[in-house]
Amino acid sequence: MTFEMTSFSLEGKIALVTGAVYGIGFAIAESYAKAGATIVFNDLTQEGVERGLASYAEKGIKAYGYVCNVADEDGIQAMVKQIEEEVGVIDILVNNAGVIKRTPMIEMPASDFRQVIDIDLVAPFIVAKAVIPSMIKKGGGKIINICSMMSELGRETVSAYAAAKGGLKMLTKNIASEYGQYNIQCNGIGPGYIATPQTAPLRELQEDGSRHPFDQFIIAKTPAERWGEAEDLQGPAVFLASSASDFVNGHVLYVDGGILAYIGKQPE
Ligand code: NAP
Ligand code: GCO
Repeated sequence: MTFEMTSFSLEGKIALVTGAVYGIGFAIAESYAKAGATIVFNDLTQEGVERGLASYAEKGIKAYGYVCNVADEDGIQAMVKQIEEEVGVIDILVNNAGVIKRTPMIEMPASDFRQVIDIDLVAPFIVAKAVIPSMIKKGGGKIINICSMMSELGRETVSAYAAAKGGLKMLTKNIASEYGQYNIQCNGIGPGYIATPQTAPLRELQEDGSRHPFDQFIIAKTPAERWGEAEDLQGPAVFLASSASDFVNGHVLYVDGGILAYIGKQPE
């Protein structure tokens, strides 16, 4: 297909972004709306959905919100059916909803490990499984899984999260392999360290007003010498949701300011 700038347009598309009341999901959904898509999102609670609808309305976006736990397969199947009846067939799925527990592995109850795996890995499987049949009938679709630096690297206290995000990278490749024949492209976005509520504990100022040691660590590990903003993910997310990426499949696009390429700032 000959490239035109309209190749980045999402006009006429319906995008489901899970867990998109705020943070990375909200930023991605906002960029999709700017590109012309109709926005659908979910949250665990009605209060969260209302908060999200208000936030989208403040941006001039008429979004559709649904209460659903992404780890609840029956609930997701029912929600997708309801979306198809009320809004239309989902063209773009962003598996964004996620949690993290930061606990040394030998102190982490298996139940906590399983909960992180359920939400960060099993849920993207559940939601993709729910939307793919209609994508096939419609002639194609886009699935974008929000991976992580921990899809490639480990660090202390995040064993469950790294296992989930590593698995999510391989689930991304497998969906691409199994459904590419139906014109479905499944790719990942691997954000670096992004300033959202999820990483707020890692950026808290110390009692003496100094930056959190982890904050300083990330600055030293990032060539861009800054934390990412959720808005840094918007362009890559639009690219992967648009026809401009129709021959990109099974790829994880790291949007990390260069962390994965960099050994870290050398001593002065
Ligand atoms: P966040 O600020 O913690 O937001 C996570 C969102 O997911 C919240 O809206 C939350 O809803 C929702 N959620 C959690 N569990 C859910 C469930 N079971 N069902 C439905 N919604 C659920 O996270 P974020 O920083 O925006 O991160 C979004 C995604 O990017 C996550 O997958 C995260 O792992 C990934 N990521 C983040 C970073 C980063 O540095 N921030 C980097 C790489 C990857 P509630 O508010 O109702 O709990
Ligand atoms: C952590 C952070 C990271 C980021 C992100 C990095 O505790 O190390 O929360 O996991 O959220 O996943 O890409």
